[in-house]
Amino acid sequence: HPASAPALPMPVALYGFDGVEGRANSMGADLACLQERAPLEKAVAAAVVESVPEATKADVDTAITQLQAGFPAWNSTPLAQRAAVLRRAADALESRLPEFCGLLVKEAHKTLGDCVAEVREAVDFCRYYADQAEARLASQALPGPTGESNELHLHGRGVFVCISPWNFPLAIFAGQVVAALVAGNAVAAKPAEQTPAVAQRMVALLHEAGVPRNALALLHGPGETIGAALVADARTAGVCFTGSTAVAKIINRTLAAKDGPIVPLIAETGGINAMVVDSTALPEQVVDAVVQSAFRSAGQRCSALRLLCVHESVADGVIEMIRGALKELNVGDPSRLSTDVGPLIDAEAFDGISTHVARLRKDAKLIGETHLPAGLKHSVAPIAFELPRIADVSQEIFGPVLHVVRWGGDVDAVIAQVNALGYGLTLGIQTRIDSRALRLAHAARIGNVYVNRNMIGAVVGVQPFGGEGLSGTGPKAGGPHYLYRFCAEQTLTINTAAAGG
Ligand code: TXE
Repeated sequence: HPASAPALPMPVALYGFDGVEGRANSMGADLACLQERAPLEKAVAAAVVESVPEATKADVDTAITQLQAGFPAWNSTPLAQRAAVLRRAADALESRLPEFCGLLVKEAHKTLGDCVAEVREAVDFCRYYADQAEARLASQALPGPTGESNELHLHGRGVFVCISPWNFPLAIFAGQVVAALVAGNAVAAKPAEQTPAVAQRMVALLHEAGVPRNALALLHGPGETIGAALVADARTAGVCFTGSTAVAKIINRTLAAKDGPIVPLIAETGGINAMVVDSTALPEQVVDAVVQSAFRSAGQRCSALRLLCVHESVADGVIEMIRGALKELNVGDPSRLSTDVGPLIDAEAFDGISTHVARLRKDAKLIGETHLPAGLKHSVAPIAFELPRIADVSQEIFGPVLHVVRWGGDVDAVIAQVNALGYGLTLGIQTRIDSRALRLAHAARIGNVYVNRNMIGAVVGVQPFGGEGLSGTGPKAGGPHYLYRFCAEQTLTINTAAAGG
């Protein structure tokens, strides 16, 4: 394989911006967003969340039959043509950015700044995987003895099932699907029940861009029935899953138990993500990184900071500044550019986070919280608590709740305790000692490490994303090794000295 990926245009990472009240909001400024404000606001007002047809188990069976029939032709389509389809999809999506943002705000209740970033991430995925496919998946000659030719061919595996979550209903959904497609697979996609309309429109866009109907099918419905039926089908050749650790384990068990071939699972799951702050860290930098990492997207990012481990010598100062920063955040209507923190996805998420916060109000020390305006549906205030021990934070809380623990003594022991949580998705390190940052990063069994900055960053081709342990299998999405996992490899050895060779 080539040693390095081809040069790519730098994707633009975007954050929310307040262009309305004239102040950069706490999540960072974004001029592109400001320029696009008028069409964005119009698109949000006009967006309609269409209802979608729910699939039955019979639909799953029919879809897989059709995909199996469509697979050989798509798999034989030249790589350059499959890549061209992805590039056409990227162009179409880019030109429809306001429309998709409007839909994302209405269906997933994400802030407008987050929506702009998400559409661009989906565009980046399409272009990046198109480039990567051409650079990495082409057949290659291998060296061998005289009288023999050896070639390595990569092709699709067959019907690949892609199952995605609601928190990045466009970018994760599209990223999975186009990666599986460009590798030559036929794809059965099952989006999250909470966000079907975004997926529906993206699939229509992909079909318009040239993906054959019998190479991509969309199946809506509950994970426990429709998702499970797709996974359990003996004809499924691979599964790409992003979601909770618990569901990844269910899928893993189903795949292990079912008849038929041994099927690969690519799983990207949750995390209990920590930031370790030592005594040399700069408090202002720490607090800025904490606010972005813990509260952006209402904490509904798998990369979000959950556990701040701060050295006792700087803890009081940092905690005081977090209390102040919490007061500055705007919780509100996600369609307004001035909003830092929008609502949670639904009533179930609201109940879960509210219960956790109520328990912490009794059992832990409140650091501070953001003002919560009255009358907002499914919104919870960003909030921070202090707890005695790292081990007290034992489950992923998918909302704007920060747990702070003080530590003294050996910083390596802190990383050992973080490793012992078993997750391995993101880690922040704040220190002014470079050698320490590198040592801790090396000791951490964690997929994405961010030093002296926030932990938001899954930039396609720049910060490939994915964890280990309870956080997933890898390979990293948006990274140079991702596409290989969607492929079957075949070597072709021909005795060129033999008759007919
Ligand atoms: O997950 P769920 P959610 C993680 C994040 C959090 C979770 C939130 O950390 O844990 O995703 O997403 C389907 N058989 N990440 O609540 O419930 C279900 O219908 C087959 C990690 O949506 O696991 C949905 O389509 N499928 C991350 C999907 O699984 C089943 C980035 C996910 O649902 C099923 C983003 C079953 N039995 C979020 N049960 C990363 N690491 O990159 C449910 N589903």
